[in-house]
Amino acid sequence: MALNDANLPTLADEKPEEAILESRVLIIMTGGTICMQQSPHGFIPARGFQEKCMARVPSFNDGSLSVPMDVITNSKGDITAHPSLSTPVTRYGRKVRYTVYEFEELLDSSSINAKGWAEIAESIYQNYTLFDGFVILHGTDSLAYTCSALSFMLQNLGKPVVLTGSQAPMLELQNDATDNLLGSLVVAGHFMIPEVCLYFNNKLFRGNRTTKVSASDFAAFDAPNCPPLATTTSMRTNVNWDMVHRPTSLAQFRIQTNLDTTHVACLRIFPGIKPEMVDAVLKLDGLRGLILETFGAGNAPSGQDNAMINVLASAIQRGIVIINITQCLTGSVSPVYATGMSLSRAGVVAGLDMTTEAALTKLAYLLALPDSTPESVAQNMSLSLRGELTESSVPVFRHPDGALPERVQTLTVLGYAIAQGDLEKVKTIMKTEQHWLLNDADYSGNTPIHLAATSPAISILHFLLSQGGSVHLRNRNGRTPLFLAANAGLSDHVLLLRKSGAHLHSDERPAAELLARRRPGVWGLAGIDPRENNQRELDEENSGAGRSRTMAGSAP
Ligand code: ASN
Repeated sequence: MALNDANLPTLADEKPEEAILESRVLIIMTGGTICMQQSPHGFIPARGFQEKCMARVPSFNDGSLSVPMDVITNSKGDITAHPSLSTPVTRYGRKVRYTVYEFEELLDSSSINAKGWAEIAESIYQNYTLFDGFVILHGTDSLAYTCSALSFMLQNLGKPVVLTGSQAPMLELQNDATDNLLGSLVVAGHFMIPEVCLYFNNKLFRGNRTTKVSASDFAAFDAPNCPPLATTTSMRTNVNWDMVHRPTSLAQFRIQTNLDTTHVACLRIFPGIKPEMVDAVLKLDGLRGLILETFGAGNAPSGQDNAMINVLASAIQRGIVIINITQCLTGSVSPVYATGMSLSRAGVVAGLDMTTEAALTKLAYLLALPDSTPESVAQNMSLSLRGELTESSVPVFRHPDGALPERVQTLTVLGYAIAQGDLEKVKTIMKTEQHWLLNDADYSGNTPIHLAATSPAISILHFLLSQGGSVHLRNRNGRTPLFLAANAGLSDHVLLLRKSGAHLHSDERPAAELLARRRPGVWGLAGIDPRENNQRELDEENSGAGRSRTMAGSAP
C-alpha cells in the first residue's frame, strides 16, 4: 500500500514510553572451553551453542519471537539467516537481542593464528552496521593475544567488541561461563565502550592490557598495568568512563587483516643465556622483529666483552626491530640501570609497560602496514595506538563522582551552547569538564553529538567528534545523531557524520525510508536508497510479506 504525504511519520508522533529499546548484539563463537563437551580424547568444542546452552536458560531467553531472522554475512561474504533470542529486560530498561554465529571450525584457542584473527575481524566488519555491539566467544589460552591483535586490526572502532570465554564449559553444573557470557552481553548491549575488551570474572579489561594469570581459577585474567574499564557487582556494572579510549579521527570503521606473524619472535632472557643463542634467533630466516623479555626495568646480562649488546646492535643494523619488554607483571621498562641504558643505546626500543601479547601482535601489525620501515615501526612501538601502553606518568584528571544535579546542569549549559552554535563556549566546557560529558545524555537520551547533529554550527559537531564522541549512541526514541541530522535536512552534518563512521540503525530504517520520500536528497546521503524504498513497496505489494529489517544493512 502506498502512503500519501499526510500519513508520513514525524518525530513528534513517537511515544518513547511505550517502546522498550532492544539492543542488537552479534555473538561470534570461535570455540574454547565455554562450548566444550567431554569426548574419549578429552574436552572438544561442540556445535549448537545457541540452542543447547543459551535457549534453555531464562536469563538468555525471554521466549519472545525471533522474527525476522538475522541475516549474517560470514568472512567469505556468504549470507545465512539465523534466528535470534532475547534476554529479559535488563536493569537498564533494555532487552539484548542476540544471534550466535558459529565459525565453521571451532578451535581450542591454543591452535588459533593470524588466519583466525582475520576471520573474526572480517565477521565484525561484514556485520558491523547491523549490530550495536559484538561478543566474541573464545578459548582462554590465547585470548589475551587475540584481544591484542584485534585491537590493532580494528581501526576507528566505534562499537563495543567484548571477548570472553570460561574455565569450565557452560554445560557443566558449576561453571563461570554463564556469568561471563551474561556480563559480556550486558556490556556490549548497553555501554558505548568502543574498544576491544575482555570480560572475565566480573571485570571488563582493555583487551590489549590483559594476560592470562591462572590456568584454573575463575579469575583467569588480569590487566596488571591498567585498571579495569568496568566492574560488575551483584546488581550493576560500573563503568570507569574516564578510562575509555575513543576514536578521535573522523574516519569510518575499517580493518587490517594481514598481520605479519611469521617474521616475528619472542625470546625470554634467563641468567646465563649465551649471546650465541640470541644471535641464532636473530639470524632466523626472514626475521623482522623480536620481543626480548628482559629482567626488571628492562635489563639484560651485559658481560665484560659487551658480546650481547654487539649481537643486538648488529641485528638492529640489519633492519631487525627489537623491543624490550619486562618479564615483571607490573611496571615499565625504563633505562635507569647501566645495562638497560646500553640496550637503548644499541637501538633496542623500550616497550614501556606493554604486555608481551600486546607487543608481539602490535609488532606483527606494524610490520604489515604498507610502506613500513624499521624506523617507522620502532617509532610507533613506543607510542600508544589503542591504549596498549602508558606513554607518560602524568596523572589522569579524574572527574569527581559528580552529584547528579551538577552533571545535569553542566550538560544543560553545554546543550544550550551547542544549540546557540557557540563553539568557544563548547570548547571551554569540554576543557574543564573532561570527556565524561560525551557519553552523557539528557532526559531524552540525547548526547552532545545528538544535539550537535542539528546545531547551526557544524564546527561544533566536528569538534565533538574529534574529541571522541560516539556516532552510534541512540536516544530514548532509538534515534542516532545521523537520523536527527537527516530529519532536519542538514546535508553537511549528514556528510560529516557519515565520514565519521555513522550509519542508520536497522531499527531506524523503516521510518527513514518513509521520511526519505519527502527529502530523498538528504536521506540518500544518510544511506537510504530511494530505489530500495520503491523496491520494498513493490515487494510488499507483490508478496504481501514484509522484508526483514536486518536485510537493509550492509558492511560499511
Ligand atoms: N584450552 C582451552 C582453550 O583455550 C582453555 C579454555 O578455554 N579455558 O580453548
